[in-house]
Amino acid sequence: MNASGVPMWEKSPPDGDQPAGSVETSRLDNPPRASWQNPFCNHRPDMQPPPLADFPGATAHSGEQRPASGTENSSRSISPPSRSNVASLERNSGDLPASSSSCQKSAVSAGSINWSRLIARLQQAQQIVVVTHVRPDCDALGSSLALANFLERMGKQVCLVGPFDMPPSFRFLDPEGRFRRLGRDVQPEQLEQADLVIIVDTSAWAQLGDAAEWIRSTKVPKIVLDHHRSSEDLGAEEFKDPTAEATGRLVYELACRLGISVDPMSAVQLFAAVATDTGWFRFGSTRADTYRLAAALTDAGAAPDQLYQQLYENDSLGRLRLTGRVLCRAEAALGGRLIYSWIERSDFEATGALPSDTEDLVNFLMGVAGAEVALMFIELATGGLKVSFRSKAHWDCSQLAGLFGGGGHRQAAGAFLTDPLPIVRQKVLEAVQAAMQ
Ligand SMILES: [Mn+2]
Repeated sequence: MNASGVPMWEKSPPDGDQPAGSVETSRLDNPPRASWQNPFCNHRPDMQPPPLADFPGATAHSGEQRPASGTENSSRSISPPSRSNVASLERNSGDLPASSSSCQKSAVSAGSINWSRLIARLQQAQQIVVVTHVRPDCDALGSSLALANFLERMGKQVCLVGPFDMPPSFRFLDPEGRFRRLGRDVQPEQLEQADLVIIVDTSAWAQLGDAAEWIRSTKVPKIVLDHHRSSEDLGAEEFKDPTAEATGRLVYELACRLGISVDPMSAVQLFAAVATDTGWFRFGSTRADTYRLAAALTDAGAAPDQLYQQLYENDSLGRLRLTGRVLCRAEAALGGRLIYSWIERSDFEATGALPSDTEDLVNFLMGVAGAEVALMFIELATGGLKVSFRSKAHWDCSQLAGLFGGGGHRQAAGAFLTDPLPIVRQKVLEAVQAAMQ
């Protein structure tokens, strides 16, 4: 129950943002209200959403189309479908709907997900737990939040569980404060009432933090929605597409296949997901489709300029000083093909930086000419070390991180180790240099 005694799933459906002509509009935007009265997942009572116009990164208009001149109505500007099999279309069958407001077929790419199976799993469920990974990034948060919104518009009750405290810099993505921490905001036994768990943007036990124990022991069926190459058996049915540049793409494509229009807030969340997982459209995972997806999300209400400012021009002085330390410490090996640096626990107090301020610092190291692999060793406040791997040549970071029980993508991966910094640094440097000889 929240402060007004209203269960979380009784909150108003999203404002109508559907254009006329969307067949499923009334059903999707007016989900049947649950008659069931037990609390499934409590809504945090002390957070009020700001008005939409105040959301950084969202354009103020409430419809799908940007009113700006020169921008065509998105429902009329759909390019011919790039897939050959979109001719026979059936709503909710996993195929793309014939027309779907903010869904742009040209932005959707053929992947490896069995969409009709995924949609069937979602349709069978009524109460759904959505959980994502520790040290959440914009893809984890944006994908989970947009997915929760779309599920609610299908008439589902959703509980968002995060094994983390929301980093302050990402709170704008979750203005309603929807993420619950298991054991504090919501109890495991409350979640046992769910009939589906969706694990978003990870396939690794270590990434599930303090939610792992419940996920290991629960009787609730589980599915994974993810794009990471490496994967562990989470006891879940996997819906994975390693060719997707972000889980955000998969959530967008799901909405398209469900005939759900993307509202402006979801567009912001998904744009943030895709833009950050591609290093703002720089990484090798970026392809022509990525820009089409970004365009579709921009049409749906995301404002890239505001989002960029919010994400990359919003640093604290502490982060700036921490960056300075990291850059000063940088060392080269293998004649400059390998660059590395590190963060010590004492750096946080000395600079005033927060643990979340270490995000992406490893990418600076890749700016050195001739660098093929970059490593960052980060002493965690909670004990242990995180090692971040980046590459821009043919080296596979997920394989390098895999040597130490970690994983991720070809160009970006990570691992957690428990030995002291000097030992981990030597061990990892030796192994990576041996692999790069
Ligand atoms: Mn991701």
